Amino acid sequence: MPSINALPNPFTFEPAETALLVIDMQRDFLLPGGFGESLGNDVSQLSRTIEPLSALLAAWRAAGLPIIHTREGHLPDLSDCPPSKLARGGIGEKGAFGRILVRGEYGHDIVDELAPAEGEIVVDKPGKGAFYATELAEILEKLGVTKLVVTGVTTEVCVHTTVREANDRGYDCLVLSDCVGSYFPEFQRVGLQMIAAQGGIFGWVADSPTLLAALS
Ligand code: C5J
Repeated sequence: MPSINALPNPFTFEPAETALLVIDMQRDFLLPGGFGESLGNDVSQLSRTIEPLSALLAAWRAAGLPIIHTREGHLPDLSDCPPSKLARGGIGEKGAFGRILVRGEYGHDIVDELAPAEGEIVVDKPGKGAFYATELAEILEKLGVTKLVVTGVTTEVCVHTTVREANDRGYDCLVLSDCVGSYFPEFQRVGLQMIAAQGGIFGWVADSPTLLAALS
C-alpha cells in the first residue's frame, strides 16, 4: 500500500479506495471578470492551482481511480438557497458569466482545463460543504471509498468545510497544498496549517508531485 510523506505524518492509502475530490473549480470563482473577482479578490491566487490539478487529474484518470467534481450553486428559482445567503447579495444576480452561482449558467460550470471527463461524477451542492444536502455520502459508500484526496477552492471555505464534514464521517483526507487555493495568501498558509496541526486534527497535507510519485 503506498505511503507518502505528508504533514503531520505519512499518509497511507489504498488507491482503489481513494477518491480524488475536485471542489468548485468553477468559472465564477476562477476567471477574471467572474463573481470572485467582482468581490475584489485576486483570482490569480486560485488559477495557479489549474496546472498541477490538471496533471493530477490526468494521472488519476490513467490509473482508473474514482474522481468526483463538485460545484457550488443553486436552482434557478433559488429555492435551495437559505435566505441568509441570499441576503448577503450576489447569488442569482446577473454577473459577467450569467446569473451568479445558478445551475446551468456559464459561470457556474467548471473551467475548461478541468472539465469533467465522460462518466465522472459531478455533485451539485448548495452549501460550502460537499456533504450537506447532496448525494456524496451515498456515492462514496457505493464506490467503496475510504480516503479522499481533496483539491479545489477555496482552501478556507469550501475545502475546509468539506474536509471537516468528511473527517466527522470517518474519511481520512489528504489535502494537496498546490492544488487548493485561497484568494488570501495568509488564509492559504494558515488554512493548511490548521488541517495538519495537533497531530492531524482533521487531515493530512502534502503536495501533488509527492502523491504523483507514489502513483507511478
Ligand atoms: C466560496 C467556495 N468561497 N467554493 N465558495 O464561497 O469556497
